[in-house]
Amino acid sequence: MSERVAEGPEFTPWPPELAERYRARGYWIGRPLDHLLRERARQQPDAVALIEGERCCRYAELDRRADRLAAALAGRGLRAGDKVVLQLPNGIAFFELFFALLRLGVVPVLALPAHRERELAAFCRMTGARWLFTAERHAGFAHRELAGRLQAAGVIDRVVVAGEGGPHLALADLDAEAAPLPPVDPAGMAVLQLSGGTTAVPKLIPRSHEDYYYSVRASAELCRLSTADVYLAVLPVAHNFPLTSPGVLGTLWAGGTVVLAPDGVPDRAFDLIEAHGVTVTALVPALALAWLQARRRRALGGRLRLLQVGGAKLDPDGARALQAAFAPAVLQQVFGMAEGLINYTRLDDPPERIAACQGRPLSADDEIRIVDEQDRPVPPGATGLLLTRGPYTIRGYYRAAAHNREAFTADGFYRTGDRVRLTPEGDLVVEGRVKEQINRGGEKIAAAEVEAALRAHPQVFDAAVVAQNDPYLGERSCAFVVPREGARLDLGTLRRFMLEQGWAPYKLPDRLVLLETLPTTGVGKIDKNALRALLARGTDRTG
Ligand code: OOB
Repeated sequence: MSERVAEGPEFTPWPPELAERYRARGYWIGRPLDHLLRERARQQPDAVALIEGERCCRYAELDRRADRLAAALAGRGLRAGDKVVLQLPNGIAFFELFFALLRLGVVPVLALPAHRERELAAFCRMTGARWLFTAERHAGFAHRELAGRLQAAGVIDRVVVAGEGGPHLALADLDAEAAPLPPVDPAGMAVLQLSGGTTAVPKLIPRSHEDYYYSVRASAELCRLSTADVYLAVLPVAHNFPLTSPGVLGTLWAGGTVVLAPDGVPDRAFDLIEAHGVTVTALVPALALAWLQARRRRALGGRLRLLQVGGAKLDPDGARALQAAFAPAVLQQVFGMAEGLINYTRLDDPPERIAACQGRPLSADDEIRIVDEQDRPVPPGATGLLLTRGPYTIRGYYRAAAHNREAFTADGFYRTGDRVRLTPEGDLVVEGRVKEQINRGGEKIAAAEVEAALRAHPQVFDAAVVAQNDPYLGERSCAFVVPREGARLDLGTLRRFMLEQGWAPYKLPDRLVLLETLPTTGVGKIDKNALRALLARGTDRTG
C-alpha cells in the first residue's frame, strides 16, 4: 500500500452521466452550502440559530458576521481554493468561521478538538494549509500554546484564536465591511472531512458543496426537522454525524435552533434538554449507555422526540433499554461514514425493527453491494463486505491516487471495510469490519498509525495494534509490542511517549501485551487474527 503524500487529484468528480442524473432528480441544486444560512437569514432573521451557554445568535446576526469575517479574511490574503485547518470546540465561533470560509471558497480541514501536533501538522503537510483557527483552551488543553509551537516550527504562518489571542490574531478582531465576493463553484470542494483511516498517513475526504448540501437536506427531511426543532450538539461538531446527519446544518436548514454543548456529560446535557426544550440529539453508543445510567437515577422532562445513536454498533438490548428509558422519544440508529453513505432507521419503523438493525440508505440513489473477498455478490441475507456509491459518497480521497485504486472499485464503489448483511425488509445489520481500525466509542483509530508511532520508540522492535471488546466503549485498543533486547517497557511509558510525540490522546493504546515475536501468516504478514485469538483466550502475560 502506498503511503506517498499528496499525489493525485484533490477531488475526483462523479462521471457526467451520474452527475446529470443527480441534478435531474433534484439532489444537486447548484447552490453552495452556505446558501442554507443565507435563505434562513432572509426568511426568519430574528429566529435564534445558535445557543452557547448564555450567548445566543440569531440567523441574521450569524449571516452578517459570516460576511464580515469573510471580508476580513479576504483582506488578509485568504483566497478561494486555499486550505486552512479549523480546530474549534462546539461553539458559535465554529459556525461563524465555517460559513465565512464557505463563502470565500476557502476549504477547512475539519480537525477534532482532540487532535494534537502530529495530526495538525499532517493536515498542513497534505494540503499546504498555512492558517490554523483554534481555541484558547478547551477541556483543560492549551490549544493556543500548541498553535504557537506549530508556528515556531514553521508548520503554519497564521494563527487565529477564538478567545484571547495573546501573540496571535483574536477571532473577535477580524471584522471588516462586508464586500461582494466572487461566486463559489457548487461542484467544488466545500470541506475536507477526516477519514477514520486505515493507513499510517491519514486520508482526507473532499466533500463538494452540492453533495454535502444534499445529504444535509435529505437527512433533515427524513428526521422531519422544522422551525420548531431544537437540536442539542454534544459530539464534536467537526464530525460528520453531529454536523450533517442532520445535525447542526440540517437544523439550520430547517430553521430550528441549535444548542452547542462542550460535551455530553449526562447531568449537564439533561439540564440543557429541559431548559431549552431540546427535541433532537445525537450520541455514540458509549455515551448513550452513560445517559441510560443517568436516566435511571433522575427524571428527564422536556420535549425530546428523537434520540439518534450512531458511529459504532449499538446492540439490540442496549437499543431496547434506550427506547424504554427515553420514551416517548423515538430511537434512531444511524450508520454513516464521513466518506458519504448514511443509513437511518425511519421514524415510524416499529420499535423492534429499530432495535435490530442499523437502518437503510438515506437516498433512493444510494447503491449498495454486499460482496465476498473477490467482489462477487453474496447470497441474499449473507454477511459480506459493503460497497457503495451514490449522490453524496466520494469518488476518491484527497490526493491519494494509489490508495484510491484500492479503496474504490473500477466502477466507483467505495469499499467501506464494513461487514454487513441485508435483512428481508431491506435493512442493514453491521456484523463487523475488515478494515484495520479500532472503533473506540465512535472515535476511529487507524491501527497502522499507532503501530508506526510505537515503532518510533527506541526500545520497540515491532508493534501491532488490534481492537479488543470493551463493555463500555465497544472496543478499546490493545498493542502487541516486541521490545528490543534487554528493554523494559510498560504501558505508561509508551503512552507518555506517544503524548510527548504529539499524538491525539484517544490514540494511545489502552492495553499492552509484550511478546517475543509477532505471529505471521503464510505470506509473512503480521497475523492479526492470531493476536485477536490470543486476547480472546486471555493467555497474555500482562494485564
Ligand atoms: C461515522 O463516520 P466515521 O467516518 O467516523 O466512521 C465510519 C465508520 C463506518 O464505516 C463503520 O465502521 C462505523 O464507523 N460506524 C458504525 C455505525 N456508524 C458508524 N458501525 C456500526 N454501527 C453504526 N451505527 O461514524 C458517522 C458518520 C455520519 C453519521 C453517523 C456516523
